[in-house]
Amino acid sequence: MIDLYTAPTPNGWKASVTLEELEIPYEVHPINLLAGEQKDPGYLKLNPNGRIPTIVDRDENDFAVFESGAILIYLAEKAGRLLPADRKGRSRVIQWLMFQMGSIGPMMGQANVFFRYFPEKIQPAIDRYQNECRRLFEVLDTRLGQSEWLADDYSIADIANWSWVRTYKWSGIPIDGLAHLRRWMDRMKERPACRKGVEVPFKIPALDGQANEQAADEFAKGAQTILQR
Ligand SMILES: N[C@@H](CCC(=O)N[C@@H](CS)C(=O)NCC(=O)O)C(=O)O
Repeated sequence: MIDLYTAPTPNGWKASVTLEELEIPYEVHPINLLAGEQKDPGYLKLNPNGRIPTIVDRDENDFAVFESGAILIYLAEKAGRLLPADRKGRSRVIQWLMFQMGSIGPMMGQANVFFRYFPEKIQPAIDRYQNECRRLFEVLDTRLGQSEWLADDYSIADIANWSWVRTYKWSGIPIDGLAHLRRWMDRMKERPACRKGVEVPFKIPALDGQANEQAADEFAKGAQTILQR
């Protein structure tokens, strides 16, 4: 049994989708980011960075893992799926996982900050992050034109990248002309584990690109309070 400390955001979904795919039993502990629960001293003992997600493996003496990329590797290795054991296959998955951890996540995160959350509209900063995200999406599109999945088979690399890319509307990044990316996103969306995992701990229409203007504004205001901490 795994304890999952999470909130409805892309980094949280990476863990819940992986748990769903691997059919590992887990208990969800929602962390209220607006209330600052991620900075509670008790939580910081599990996650020194004060962010979500975190897992605790009850079967391994309550072993705690923070950093979503490390969580995905831990879970895949525990189950023996979604990450090949051979050195090259494993490396291919980890390369695309690191691409998400080092590029897609941070750049989309900054695009959100400047496009949605900052009270001042600093157009050069908005352009910089949105253009960089579009460039990164083109890298994914090129890869997906050569291969059905990012590595050889469906893996934690697809889960990690998709959990972020699916929120492209919220970040204001166009995906027109990226036919391979769109095909891959459609395939991902069809997977029951992906559908279920992105509703943990609950559905969030703004990030899903389904919120009306007022709901989007409210969500952005909430995110602003987190930035001010
Ligand atoms: N590198 C970390 C990033 C985690 C992260 O930034 N989580 C965000 C939600 S997506 C968070 O907890 N934000 C709360 C805060 O900034 O206080 C990971 O991949 O786990």
